[in-house]
Amino acid sequence: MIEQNDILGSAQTAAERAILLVLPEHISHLERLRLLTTPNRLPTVTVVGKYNHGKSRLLNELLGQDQFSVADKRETITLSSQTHHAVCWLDAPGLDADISLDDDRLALRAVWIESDIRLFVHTAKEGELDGCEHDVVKQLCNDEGLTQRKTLFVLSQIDQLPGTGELENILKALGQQAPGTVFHAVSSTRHRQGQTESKQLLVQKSGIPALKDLIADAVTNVPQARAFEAARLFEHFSTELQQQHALRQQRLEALLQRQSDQRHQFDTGLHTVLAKVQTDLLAIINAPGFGNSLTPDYASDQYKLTAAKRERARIQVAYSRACVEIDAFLAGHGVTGLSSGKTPVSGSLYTVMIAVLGISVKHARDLQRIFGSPAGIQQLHEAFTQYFNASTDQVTLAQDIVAAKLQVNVALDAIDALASFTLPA
Ligand SMILES: Nc1nc2c(ncn2[C@@H]2O[C@H](COP(=O)(O)OP(=O)(O)OP(=O)(O)O)[C@@H](O)[C@H]2O)c(=O)[nH]1
Ligand SMILES: [Mg+2]
Repeated sequence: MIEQNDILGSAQTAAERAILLVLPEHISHLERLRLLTTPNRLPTVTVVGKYNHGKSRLLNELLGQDQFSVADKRETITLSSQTHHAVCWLDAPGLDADISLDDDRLALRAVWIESDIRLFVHTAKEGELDGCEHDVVKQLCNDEGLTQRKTLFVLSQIDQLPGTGELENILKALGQQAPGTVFHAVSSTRHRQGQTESKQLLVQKSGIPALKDLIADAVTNVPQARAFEAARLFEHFSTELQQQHALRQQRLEALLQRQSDQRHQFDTGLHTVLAKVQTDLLAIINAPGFGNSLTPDYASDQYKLTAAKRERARIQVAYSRACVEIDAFLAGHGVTGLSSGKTPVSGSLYTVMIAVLGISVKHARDLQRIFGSPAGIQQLHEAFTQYFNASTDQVTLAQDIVAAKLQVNVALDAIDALASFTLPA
């Protein structure tokens, strides 16, 4: 599996890196765009086809020089290039996925990233295309329709056929197998022999001069095809990045909305619960016997149920009920414990209720101070809100929002980075 770091490592500029951070799976397209926007880059012609089909030898004949290694076995295993007449000629390994994945990777790189013109080479000896070749031909035709990158289809080694009738049969079969393609029949052997022996007719009959003319036409058209392909790729990246930005922005807005909704629900809910608790407690505070609770106990009252004791019990029960109501509300909003960093004396004391209201039994004066005035209720509201904001759910949500904002900014940076590419005219 390709790691994110490997992908980013292949970026050559900060702009490419910024784009790959958003669209790592588009690395090949980005490399192609880089080449298309590199000024003064020579038109590049490459070969594609199965091994031993005569690709390297064909390139040698086209160049008129034995630059590429030819052999009767799997020979080309790396990419090698030669500049000749202001064209870069790129020899590539054969496409045979079952033999070496690395060779295929190089072959695919030559075809899909490096080249402007592809020579698809199929040897006449094999007759029709096999399944793998057929797929490649379809992909190449499809690509030309989309990008204007030219592919020329070459039927090689025709001197190996017994006669012209056989050649016609194969060409017809190929035309049926891959509709829309025109295969150009060539023989590198005849071309070389014709040249060596100064036999012009043999040279002509080799099909190589006609193929050279087709390549020369395609080379002339490379600037226009490149401009078309670059504009298309640019548009592709632009659309993808805008989509990514929109998606990320939506995600951020959804998170912000969730945060705002949760804050609002907590705020209004807390307001309601505190108002109710206040009403309940004020009824106790304002009851006629309330003052009794302030009367101290005497030693002689130890086993007596005095009016003061009865009143204090009543206050305590009412206060406990209020605490239960507030606590239930807090639990419903994820405020279940103190945030980390505060060392509890004991687990049971590690609660928001105790942190805000304290552990002491409440006396009448305490209740009056805490619940008896708007300022006291406001203080409670603020204290509980602080613990709500510090609750695990809210902290996680806030972190998600920070991460989502970052993702939006990364997409915006990528959009800016794309604008730094200068498209060919
Ligand atoms: N008779 C004949 N043999 C040819 C012709 N072209 C290539 N060959 C032979 O076919 C064999 C393979 O040729 P290469 O050019 O090395 O084939 P390739 O497609 O580059 O092979 P890989 O590099 O392994 O992918 C060699 O022995 C060539 O001499 C041709 O037109 N006629
Ligand atoms: Mg080769």
